[in-house]
This record gives sequence, C-alpha cells and structure tokens, in this order.
Amino acid sequence: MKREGSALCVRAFIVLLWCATGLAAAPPPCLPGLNADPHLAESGGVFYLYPTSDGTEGWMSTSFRAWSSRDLLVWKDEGVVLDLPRDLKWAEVRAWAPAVAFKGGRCYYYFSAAQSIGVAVGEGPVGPFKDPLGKPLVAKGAWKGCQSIDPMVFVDGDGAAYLFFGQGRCMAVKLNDDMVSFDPSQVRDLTPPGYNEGPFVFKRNGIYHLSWSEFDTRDPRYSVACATADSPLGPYRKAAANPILKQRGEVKGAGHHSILRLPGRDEWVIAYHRFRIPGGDGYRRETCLSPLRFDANGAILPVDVFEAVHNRL
Ligand code: FUB
Repeated sequence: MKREGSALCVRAFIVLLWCATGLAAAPPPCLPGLNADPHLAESGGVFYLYPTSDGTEGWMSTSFRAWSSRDLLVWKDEGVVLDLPRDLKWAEVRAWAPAVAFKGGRCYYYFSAAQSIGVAVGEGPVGPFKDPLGKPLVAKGAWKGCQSIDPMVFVDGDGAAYLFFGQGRCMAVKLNDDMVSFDPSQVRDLTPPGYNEGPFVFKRNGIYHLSWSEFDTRDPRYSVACATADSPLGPYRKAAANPILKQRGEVKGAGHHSILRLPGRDEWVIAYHRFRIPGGDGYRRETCLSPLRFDANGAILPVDVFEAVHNRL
C-alpha cells in the first residue's frame, strides 16, 4: 500500500515537472507500462481506462486490466478484470481493444478475443465480469472482408445502444435491450474512405461523430479520422479536415482512440496510444490523454499530441 502510494507520488511529480519546465518533448504517457487501444469511460464521478495489455509480438496478450482515476492524472491499477483462459470457454489469446457501456446499473464489457468479439457483464465498472453467452457475440469471419475485432457500443439519449466494430470494414447494428444480442439481418456496412479499424461514436449538440483509425497500427502514419451524421447508423460524411490525430516529432503511430466528455461541462478528452517513447513500435505502445476541441461549427479540431490532459477537475 505504502509502495503504491510512493509510486503514484513519483508519477505525479514527473508530470508536474514536465508541465513546469515546458520542455519541447512529448508528454509522458498517462499509464505506466505498455497499454494500447485505450477506452476511456466515466461512472459515478470516477474515470476508467480499459486498454489492451501490450508488449508481445503479434499482440498475444491473454488478459485485460482496468485503471481508475478521480482526476485523469493519477491512475490506480484495478488489476485483471477479464482473464481469457480463466473466464471464457471459447478463446485464450489475443485479448484486444475493450470498450464498456453502462445500462440499467450494469457495466457491459465488450472485447476482442481470438479475432472474435465477446461481451461480459459486471455489476460495476471493474467487474467481476462474467460471459453470459459462452460464445462470441460476433464470430470470427462473420462478415466478409471484416475482421471481427475492435467493438464499441454507443448508448443514445433514448437508451438505444448501437454496436460498431471491425477491422477492414466498419460494421454497425442496434443491440437488443439485453445488450448482448442483435438481429444479424440488420447489420450495416458504414465503412468510410480510408477506414482501417477502431471505430468510435459519440454525440454532441445533436450531431453524431464517427471516428476511426487509418493505416496499420505498426505504421508510424497510424492516425484518426472522423465523419458526422444526423443519426447513429449514418449515413456518415467524412470531414474535410482530416486526420484529427496523427504523428508529430517523436510521437509516432498515434491512434486507436476513444473520446469522453467531462461530466457537467463541454470539455472533451481523447485517449489514444502511440509508439512507446523511446524505442516503441506497433507491439510496444503506450496510452496518452489529450484535450479534444471543436470549432464554431461543431467540427473536431486537430489534436495536439504534445498537449496532455493534466488535472483538469
Ligand atoms: O491491439 C491489437 C490491435 O491493434 C487492435 O485490435 C487494433 O485496433 C490495433 O490497435
């Protein structure tokens, strides 16, 4: 406990030192170690980050951890929230790109495993999560040209929930009220030009924003682009000013993101990964948080990867 407290103090000191010196270097990552595909969420005034555990060739991780924070600055490791060999009957490896959705007091944890998409349900944001289906929600190869990975669920103001997923193609479908099933005949292909993977949807002032990653995650050009629509399932029009997040200077491979509005304000944060600095690549990635802003017309402005979110609450 004492050691954990000292580690947090050291991290907070490093971040404050970086702010104070104003060095023209990339800010430190928000989480220690190698973490990719971060999904940022908020529940009960607490922020949560759900990443892929990174650091193996071919992304061979077998479990997921979660992190919590009250200020987006100091993050607590909540431990393993889903362990594939222990908690699933149908997959043991390639634990990638989780995302959560809250409904009816429950937390639904969507994830990629063995190139399929699964869902697990918990009573709270850090589980314990249980697989109610005993099989994938979206099976490997279910849609042609689409790798069944990178799920994201958007819950609209009326409570309707929509699943977005896919590498290669961007698929979307309204979920049933149970949050763990859908009508396969209703799955739509929304693939925008340049799309590769990691779809994310949010709504601001009545406009739906779809964003995604372009290029391969091992490519330094990995980046995030966006489009808008008047309804959650589109049609989406790609914005003129793209990408909204990309490499700059020592920051390479910036992508696979999520976006969150800070409670009670029109202030937004983007979570994303980049190649570890120094010496990272597409298998050694680290998680960062930057402010996300809009222009007067509601279009997303380019993100400054040298601007970190620090203690905004
Ligand atoms: O982390 C494994 C894979 O790399 C994710 O599923 C992709 O989105 C890419 O970030």
